[in-house]
Amino acid sequence: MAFVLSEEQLMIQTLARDFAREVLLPTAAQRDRSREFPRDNLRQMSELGFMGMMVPSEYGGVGVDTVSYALALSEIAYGCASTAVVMSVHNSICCEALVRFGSDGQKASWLPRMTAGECIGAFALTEPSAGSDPSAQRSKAELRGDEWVLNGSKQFITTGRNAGMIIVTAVTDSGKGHRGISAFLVPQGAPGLIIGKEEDKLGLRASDTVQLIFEDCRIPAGNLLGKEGMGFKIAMSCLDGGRIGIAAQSVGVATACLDEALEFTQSREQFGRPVSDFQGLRWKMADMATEIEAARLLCLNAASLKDLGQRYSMQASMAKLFASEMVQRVAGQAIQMHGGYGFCTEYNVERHYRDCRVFTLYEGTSEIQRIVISNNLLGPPTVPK
Ligand code: COS
Repeated sequence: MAFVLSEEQLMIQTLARDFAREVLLPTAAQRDRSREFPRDNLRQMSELGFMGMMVPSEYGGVGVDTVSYALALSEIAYGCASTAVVMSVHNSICCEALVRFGSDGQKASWLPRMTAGECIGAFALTEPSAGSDPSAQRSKAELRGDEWVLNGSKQFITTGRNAGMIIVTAVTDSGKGHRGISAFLVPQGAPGLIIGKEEDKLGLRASDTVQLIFEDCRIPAGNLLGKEGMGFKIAMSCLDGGRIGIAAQSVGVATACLDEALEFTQSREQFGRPVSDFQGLRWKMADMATEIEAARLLCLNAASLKDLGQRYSMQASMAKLFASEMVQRVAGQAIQMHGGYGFCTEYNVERHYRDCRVFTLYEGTSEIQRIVISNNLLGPPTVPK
């Protein structure tokens, strides 16, 4: 499938590429070491329109399509994967959930601040005992007077500490299974919201991942997102878009690995010639480039189906599954081609190898993507009576 990009899509890709390579890349290793949240970069990205990419202009967004967004996100991930995951959750899940399910008042109140980068979004679905099976979550929300009161805890929340607003799911009717889960807009600083342990992670170290604890956390009644009982569907449908985002991040990091490998192997000489002369490495390079191209097309295909308003859950899962597994292979090969240098922190491939490891885990593991894909092919498995 030939993928012809419009002038506008190419322009957005170039804008993101220039920013990622000139601003993000030179400081990414330092951020990885210091674990400093990329607040300043995110502010600059909002000025370029990257923090409200698919949000209509009336709310301060740039209202571009998902293809443009995926292209931009890949470029940002090329420069700094920690920054990219913040951009991804903010755009694909939080802004998207508000645009699709928010009331006019909620959109007017939150989106302009989110697109301006003043309020970064986080998404809290996972719990300590409910990861792949979010319908088993235990956090509860109860309407008391004109407030919702939330109790429970959430786990592995990207940007949980630095977000201005967190979309939180919680059980509002325990007798209804997934149809008893609702979604809420929880402002940072809401009374009873406690930022718990921050994870010390293998990669994406400049993006905070925290536990959130809700102890009689009170938010206004008007902060229910969508209708009561819609929380699971809101989460699942926004995760479809989120999975396109993870595919895009995978393509970006894999492309960075390939570029590093191309550069290193052409300058590294052994046996009297650049190691890029050896067919063993040349063919590996060819395979890496081919896999990246395949992942890129799967990602753009899912994005364009979404843009066309067609069903795209299966294609988003395919893109996420293939791209996130592809980048593991590509990053591993890039290290191999660097020899011992690839194992050292002076070389970017060492960071890429760590950063990409979570891609097969978050926003649905590879195993979950296979469930989504096979359920689309076969329907759900039969349950013995
Ligand atoms: N879009 C909209 N609605 C969806 C949907 C989607 N992509 N996928 C499922 N739903 C709806 C279904 O239509 C169904 O609704 P009704 O009962 O009203 O018809 C409901 O959600 C439940 O669907 P299903 O029975 O398929 O849900 P399961 O509990 O079996 O879960 C999986 C399906 C495993 C695919 C889902 O739980 C999942 O994606 N898990 C991984 C979660 C995840 O990615 N976690 C990471 C968190 S972010 S780091």
